[in-house]
Amino acid sequence: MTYAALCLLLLSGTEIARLVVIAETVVQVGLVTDKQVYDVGNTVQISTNVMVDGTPVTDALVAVEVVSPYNNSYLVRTVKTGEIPNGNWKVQILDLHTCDFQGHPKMSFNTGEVTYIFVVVKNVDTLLAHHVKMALYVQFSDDTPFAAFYPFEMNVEAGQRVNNTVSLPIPASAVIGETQVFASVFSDSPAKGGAAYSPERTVSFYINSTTPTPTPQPQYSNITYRIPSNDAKLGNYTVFAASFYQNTLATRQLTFQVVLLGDVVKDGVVDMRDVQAVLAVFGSKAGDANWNPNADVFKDGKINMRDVATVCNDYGKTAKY
Ligand SMILES: [Ca+2]
Repeated sequence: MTYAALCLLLLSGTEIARLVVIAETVVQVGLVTDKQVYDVGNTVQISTNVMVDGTPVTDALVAVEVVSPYNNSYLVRTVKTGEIPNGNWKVQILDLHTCDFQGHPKMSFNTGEVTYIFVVVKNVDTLLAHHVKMALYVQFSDDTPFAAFYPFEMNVEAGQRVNNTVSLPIPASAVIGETQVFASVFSDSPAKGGAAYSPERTVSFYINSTTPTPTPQPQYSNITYRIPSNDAKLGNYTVFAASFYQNTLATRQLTFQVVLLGDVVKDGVVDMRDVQAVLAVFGSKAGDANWNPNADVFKDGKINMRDVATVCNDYGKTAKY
């Protein structure tokens, strides 16, 4: 008889219920962003952790996906909560590099060209097949998202190796400089509760030039990116996080909002019309006959230089409603 079973025999009914609750290990994923509302051009910081019975662990992987207001994948990454010593992963990314259409390694591309991303995924499990959904996320040198997508999803047999070449056309509007690729292997997309099999793999390629270079990503637990100053989709973004730890799947989600603060005249561009709209009601306060809440871009119930400054700070930015 096990020790636990012996204890159960000695306890009354209510105490048994209590014991069961205590014995269950609780694995939770923590997920926060540094703000709830972001202005276009702001940097977004997403922070995660994994806790077992309330204590953070440093050897977990967290799969993270940001879904845009269009309901598309916008960012897909795998973060570590600390340095993980053991590389005993069931599914691994063995290779990730950029190449030309013939498969020759190539790191520099011009706008209008097509980057080919070559990825090798292997199921190193000797017994079981695993369902693998591979994600690629590409971030420009100015830290704005370029593309996030799932090139393949399949059952990979024990020991099977899958080679994949993915084409990524570089638009004329691409940001020049060092561009980062992040590859992840999941059991499903994080938005559907899929967890990472192994740490992400990264590689850089260059659009037109080797500079500028992106801001280095935080080593552990955090993800940063910048909301583009032009044509960002405004609205609610949902962040999904999933971690499979100690045989338990833990998930979490949150929502943040992206706005174009200085767009008083709501036409998707911050220009002189917005400055004039603020100046037209300068000095007014909430409750006044001429009160225009849209002009109160610095939300404090009065229209003053702070509102003018906020509009000027966003001057020239554009976005999509
Ligand atoms: Ca406007």
